Amino acid sequence: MKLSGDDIIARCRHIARFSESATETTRTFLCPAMHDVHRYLGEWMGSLHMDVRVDAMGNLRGLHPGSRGGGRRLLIGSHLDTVPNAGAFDGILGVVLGIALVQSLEGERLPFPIEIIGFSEEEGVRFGVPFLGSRALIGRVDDQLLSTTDQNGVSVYEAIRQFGLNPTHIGEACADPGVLAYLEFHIEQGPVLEHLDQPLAVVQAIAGQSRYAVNVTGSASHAGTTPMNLRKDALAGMAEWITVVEADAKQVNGLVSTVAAVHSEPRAGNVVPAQVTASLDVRHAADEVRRAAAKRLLHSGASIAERRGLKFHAEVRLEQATVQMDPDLVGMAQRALQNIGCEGRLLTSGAGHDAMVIAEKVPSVMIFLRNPGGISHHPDESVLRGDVDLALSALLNILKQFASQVS
Ligand code: HGY
Ligand code: MN
Ligand code: MN
Repeated sequence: MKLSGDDIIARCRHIARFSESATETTRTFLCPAMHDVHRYLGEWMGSLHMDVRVDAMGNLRGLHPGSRGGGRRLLIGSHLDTVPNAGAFDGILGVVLGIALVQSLEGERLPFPIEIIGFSEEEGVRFGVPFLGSRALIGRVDDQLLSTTDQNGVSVYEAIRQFGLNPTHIGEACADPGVLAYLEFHIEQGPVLEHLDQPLAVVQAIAGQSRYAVNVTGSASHAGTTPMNLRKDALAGMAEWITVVEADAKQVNGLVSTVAAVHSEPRAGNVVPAQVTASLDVRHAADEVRRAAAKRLLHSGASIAERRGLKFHAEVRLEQATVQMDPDLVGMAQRALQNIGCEGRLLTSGAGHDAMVIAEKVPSVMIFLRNPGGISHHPDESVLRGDVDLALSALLNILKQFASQVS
């Protein structure tokens, strides 16, 4: 039977309890709590007679066969991981909606198989590199990525093994050639739909992003005896650079630049900081604007460091161009929204999504759900039950459009 918006929200909130933390929702790449998520969603998909597996990158995958045996499949999914102290809907809602869609078919088989995918890692929290799950689907995992280490020195390769999977089988995670399409339903993570008083919108493009791991090195010295003009204070240097990053972004329309995850050593109040690490995240819908901004910011970091007698080092963690969604699928999604009484508005996404990676090889489109207050990456993240109901109806309508195309 067709799940209601309330049922879907309840399932997302239930899954939010699967966490690395007893008090918050935090699920990073292949943390132990991901076994609970796989078990819960795997049992649900199993009850719908779907073939369920976890691939070598830790993506959870459920297949609802088509009426003709094999054939080009429709992929529906999103990510299972979260940022630290997350809400209950970012990522997981797109997976739960996909399974709810299969449940609403009540065993009916369409002229194409449907594969539901819960990507193992989209946020990039554990290794600083995002999209590990979806990259495996399009064959973009290389040895350099597998050897990237987390803060404890554990590599992606080792993390996969520790989770009980075999990283030598990563190649098998690749999606079959000739996938029909990839659909991702996701909360907007911003205030636009609420402002437009629209429950849903179609994503026509996803803004590109550049991510760096930044390192400022000075030298530790006694906080009480070292005169201000003789210090090599790495944290003061980082702080000056952070204000430059913010001021730079405020000058350019549509540019967002963020320094976060600042970590200073030694962690003692009476020692001048010697070593500071941080992340830099630069985004803009126009790639040339984003790249020019990133270049400016790295240059300003180096000159601030030079003036202060510090060292500034930045390593790229992601260079992701802006991605247009497939125009035919955008049209199909707009028709689906109009067929269920929505306006079918088009939005550009400032947030990154697995769809921007999958789109490299598979025609892809996203549908956003209204996000009350635009609150996301925060425990107060929410969705409205009526909007979730509509999202499921839109998904069913897209399925019908595909079924009439394929048959
Ligand atoms: O950071 C992002 O854009 C997304 O939430 N992973
Ligand atoms: Mn997110
Ligand atoms: Mn997300």
